[in-house]
Formats: sequence, structure tokens, C-alpha cells
Amino acid sequence: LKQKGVTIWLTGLSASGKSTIACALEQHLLHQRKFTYRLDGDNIRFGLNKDLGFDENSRVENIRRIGEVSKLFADSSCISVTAFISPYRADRQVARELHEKANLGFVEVFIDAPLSVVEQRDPKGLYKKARAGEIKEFTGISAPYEAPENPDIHIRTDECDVTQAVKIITEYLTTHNYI
Ligand code: GGZ
Repeated sequence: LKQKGVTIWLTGLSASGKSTIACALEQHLLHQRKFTYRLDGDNIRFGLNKDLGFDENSRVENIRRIGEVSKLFADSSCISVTAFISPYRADRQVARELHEKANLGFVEVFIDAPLSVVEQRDPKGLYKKARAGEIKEFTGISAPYEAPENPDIHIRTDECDVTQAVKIITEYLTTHNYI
């Protein structure tokens, strides 16, 4: 394999566009014959992490395990793409250090959309429920989101579409010799 292992770590609020961009990025890379695997709520929170909820300790443990699993995929020379809110800066830093200690790439991508915009989108009605107090500790409403201060890539999804987002990420991967 010519491929170098790397994790593309997407972070951002619920409904910011992480999953949509992760899916499109995965498709794009697979079409380029790059060995790629996507980790998201569907294959992690319903499987490995189904014992975890959304209180602070659970989120820390959620992200710790995802950091470890994404590292294993990267170690197998895969491009692993993760799409989790990952609200705490320190936890994202732990995931980065895990990769860097193993000489694997780690690219933090801030999927940025203002709270007003994601609340407007509200595709699953979760923000509405959070405002009504029906969901406790909801990120952005009643639980913190610590935005990256120095992300490797910053994508504003209220200003660019999915195709542009994929292009920004793949150009970064090319420039940094990951693909
Ligand atoms: C945030 C929640 C919550 C709470 C359920 N806070 O938009 P979604 O629905 O499909 O994605 C959100 C997902 C967040 O899970 P993560 O594993 O990415 O979170 S973290 O990294 O913080 O551990 C949302 C849904 O789960 N969801 N309750 N209280 N999002």
C-alpha cells in the first residue's frame, strides 16, 4: 500500500453537517480507490459505545474509545473519517496525541455553523426538544461545545456546500501527502 494512515476528525454541533460531509468524503475517496472507513453514531454509538449516554463522563469515554478505534484504522493504513460532536478540546487533543505518538496523521476539521443556523435546520427536532427541556445536556443549548481554536481545516457550512467541503479536505490531504 502506498497509502499513509490518517484520521480525518470532524467536530461540530449537531446538524452542522458532519455526517453529510463525512459520507460525501468517504464516497469521493473510495471512488479514488483509497482505503477509507467512516466512524459515526450509527456504527459506534449503536455498537461499541451503546453503554454510553450524553453526560460529560460518557462523552469523554465516547471520544476516548473513538480516538483509539480511529487510530487502529489509521494504523492499518486506512483513511479513517470520524463524525462526532466531540465537544471537549482536551479530548480531541488526546485523540491527536494518540495518533501523533504512533506516527499517524490527524487532521482536525471544524465543521462550523452558528447555533442560530443549526437550530433553524433542526432536522430531527432535537433543538426544539432541548429548548423545551425534554432532552437534558444538549450540546449548544444546555451542554458546552468548545470550538477548536486552531483547527487544521475550518469549514463554514452556512457558506459552502458539501462538494466544496469535500474539495477543501481532499486538497489538504493532497498538499500534506496523505493521498
Ligand atoms: C448532543 C445528542 C444528545 C445530546 C442525543 N447532546 O444530530 P444527531 O443527534 O444525529 O447527532 C447527535 C448525536 C451526538 O452524538 P456524538 O457521539 O457525536 O456526541 S459526543 O461527541 O458529544 O459524544 C444527536 C444525538 O447524538 N444526541 N442526545 N444530549 N447530541
